[in-house]
Amino acid sequence: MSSILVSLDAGVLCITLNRPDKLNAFNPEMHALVRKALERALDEQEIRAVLLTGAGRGFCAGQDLSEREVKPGAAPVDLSVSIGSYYNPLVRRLRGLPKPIVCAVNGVAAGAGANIALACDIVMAARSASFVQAFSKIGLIPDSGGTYVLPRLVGTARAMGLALLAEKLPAEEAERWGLVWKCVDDASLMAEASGLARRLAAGPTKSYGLIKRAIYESAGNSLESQLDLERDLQREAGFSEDYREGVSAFLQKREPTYKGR
Ligand code: T3D
Repeated sequence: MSSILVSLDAGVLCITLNRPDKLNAFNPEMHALVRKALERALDEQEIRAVLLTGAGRGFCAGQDLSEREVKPGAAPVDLSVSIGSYYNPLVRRLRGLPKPIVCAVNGVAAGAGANIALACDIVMAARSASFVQAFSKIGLIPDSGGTYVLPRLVGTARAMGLALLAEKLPAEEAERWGLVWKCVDDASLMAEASGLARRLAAGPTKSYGLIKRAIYESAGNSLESQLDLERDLQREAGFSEDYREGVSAFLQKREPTYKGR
């Protein structure tokens, strides 16, 4: 059984984490396959959006802990190797992909699994799903960008509570806190998330990629430099075929047909 499932339909590359007996925890094979799928999403022009989800009752439980020989008394493990080789490149790939990524959180998202979900562009969660910064329960700190996105999304007080207490945050609360875009009924999660991904796949892909850059880069920018960045990115957007199509469609009072160029 492959540890991920990949399918392409209507411009959407759907990646399903597929180790359900381990709540889709990551091992090196899964990392390698996700990496390959995201490289494909970058390279193939036909792919205009990505949908990430999990098989079974969980979304992803982070690192597969059964791969770690870290009993008391055993030799210490240098986790910077795993973070530097796997988790950081994954988060950079998700954030840097110039195409929108919808994450359908179908169940518990724990440890790096929670922060990988939060690294996606639009996070939709099933009502029964939850988010757990499980790290401190095993003596670690939030990784995969958790210490960066959490305070920015929910403020320092809530980020600190989530990280120190490692309690499950139910999806409805995550929506109220502004951690995720939307919480929906379990039965409609996949229909809603894939509908959204298909809608994005039919949109002006170039502009979506530039929007990702502008929003994500804003966190480290002053207003002055963000205004400059907007000017430069708008210049690029204005050169796109989809911009010309968008304006023509508006003036002709018809729906635009975007080609993603
Ligand atoms: O090491 C490095 O490379 C550094 C990077 C670290 C990144 C990280 O992600 S560190 C954090 C790792 N993840 C966790 O600490 C979460 C561990 N899991 C849990 O706390 C709980 O399983 C959940 C809160 C996610 C869900 O709880 P629950 O009660 O719904 O399910 P469960 O019964 O605990 O788990 C179901 C099965 O999945 C179970 O297996 P079994 O007993 O049925 O054979 C459980 O062992 C397995 N499982 C869950 N999480 C993991 C896992 N197996 C391996 N690794 C896991 N992370």
